[in-house]
Amino acid sequence: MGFKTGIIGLPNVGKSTLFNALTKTSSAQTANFPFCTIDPNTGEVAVPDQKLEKLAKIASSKIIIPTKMTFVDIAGLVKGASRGEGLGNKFLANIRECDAIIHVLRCFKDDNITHVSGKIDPVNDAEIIETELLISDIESIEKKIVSLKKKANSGDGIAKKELQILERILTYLSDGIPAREMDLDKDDLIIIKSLQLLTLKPILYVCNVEENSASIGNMYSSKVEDLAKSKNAKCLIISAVIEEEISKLENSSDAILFLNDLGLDEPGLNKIIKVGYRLLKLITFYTVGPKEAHAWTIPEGSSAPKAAGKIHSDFENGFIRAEIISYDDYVNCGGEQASKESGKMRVEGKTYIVNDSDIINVLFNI
Ligand SMILES: Nc1nc2c(ncn2[C@@H]2O[C@H](COP(=O)(O)OP(=O)(O)OP(=O)(O)O)[C@@H](O)[C@H]2O)c(=O)[nH]1
Ligand SMILES: [Mg+2]
Repeated sequence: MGFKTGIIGLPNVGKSTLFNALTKTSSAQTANFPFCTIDPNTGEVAVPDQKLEKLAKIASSKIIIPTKMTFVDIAGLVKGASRGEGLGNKFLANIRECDAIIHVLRCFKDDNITHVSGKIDPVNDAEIIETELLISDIESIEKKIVSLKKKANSGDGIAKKELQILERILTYLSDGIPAREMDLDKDDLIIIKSLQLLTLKPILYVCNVEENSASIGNMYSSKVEDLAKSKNAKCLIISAVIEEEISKLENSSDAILFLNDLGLDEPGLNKIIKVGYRLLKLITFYTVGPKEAHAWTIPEGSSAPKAAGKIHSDFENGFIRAEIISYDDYVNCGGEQASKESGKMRVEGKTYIVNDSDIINVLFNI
């Protein structure tokens, strides 16, 4: 299972510039005209992980395999996209396939770079995009309601219950409330799962500011921060052009000097990846040995057999038990053997829920 984060926003706001920086490639074409991107660009990014580096050092692992996230650079959306304006609703389908959304907002002033609405107003821009996502969700629900009504009218009790839930969600959406801001319970979520609602996807606002505002932001980004706070969403400030320049530097000490000059302590990209990871409610577990130190991604709340299945499907089917060492114990004791001798290695069964940063050794039977 790959976890995908879609990069969305109005045309010409710096989405592809950010994508190239994230993926350390120039695979996405960037240019100063709207709708430069048509087909989505997809790239995998290693999740920066200092814990993995430390574990590899302790175990003298020959290779280090970080866990990865996929980013998708999607075509710019405009007002009316849900009705086919601009590049139309095909691009809403690209978003539907993603697990989370990074919404890039133009917060830089540059008269040479075209803005589709002619003025810099990131809060208004955010509203334009979110309205399109809402309209698309309303359409999905309305379609579903039509088919459910037929079933409900013929006496189908389950369809009646589903109909009630969908009609309630539709009222909220029509009032402009995104599904992620609704108080949905487990049953509601099960019923709407197949609709893959766009406004249910977790969202991160990224303010693309000019170079000298990269560390503290500017008056535009502070408005976006207020917006994010009101929606209980996350917000980050970056300068996509700086990030692109940093990603091209071969030498990491050059990159650190460059960052320090700008008053930054780490690339904004690392922050985006880390927040994206949290947004998706993912955790990492490790398998560590002299051959390799390997980070694996699983959803929060996964059981030990599910985690084992991530390594190999046979491990899930033939799961017997798992030997678990917490990250702190592994580091404090100085490795697997020492942890075992100090009684810090636990043996856990099928019902064990994996904790973030657990070091796992799966015992299985094929
Ligand atoms: N001055 C300035 N220009 C930027 C910044 N970020 C991106 N640009 C420029 O803005 C233009 C558009 O950038 P892209 O990354 O292609 O924008 P996009 O959002 O992918 O655009 P579409 O694919 O057309 O939707 C390019 O000329 C970039 O160099 C920035 O932070 N400052
Ligand atoms: Mg683009």
